[in-house]
Amino acid sequence: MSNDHEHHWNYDGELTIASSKPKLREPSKYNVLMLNDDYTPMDFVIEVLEGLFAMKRDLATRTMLQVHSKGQASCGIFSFEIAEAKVEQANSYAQQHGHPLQCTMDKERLETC
Ligand code: TYC
Repeated sequence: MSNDHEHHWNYDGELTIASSKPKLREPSKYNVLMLNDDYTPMDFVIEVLEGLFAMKRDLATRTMLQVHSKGQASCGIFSFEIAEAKVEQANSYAQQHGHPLQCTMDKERLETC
């Protein structure tokens, strides 16, 4: 049976075929957030934003300063799998270098259709 039609038997015993809404949805997107802490050096944060989130030096610096002053900032919006991989790579890279820097992911709630 095809995906975009619903089949019904009506009261005369005849088969009717009605179109229905497609049931496929766009995959959700996830925001990767970087969190502030008191110990990670600013240069290290900029390096992560450049290396893992492909930011130019100027944007990486402004994003780092936003995290520093506001507590967190977005590093980008990705599919679930990519967001998960970015968070894991950022957190393990920071840990390997002995810094408490943490990223986390948050489901995007903006587009609700
Ligand atoms: N607050 C840190 C400091 O003063 C810098 C910092 C910025 C740490 C951004 C984490 O995500 C971060 N050295």
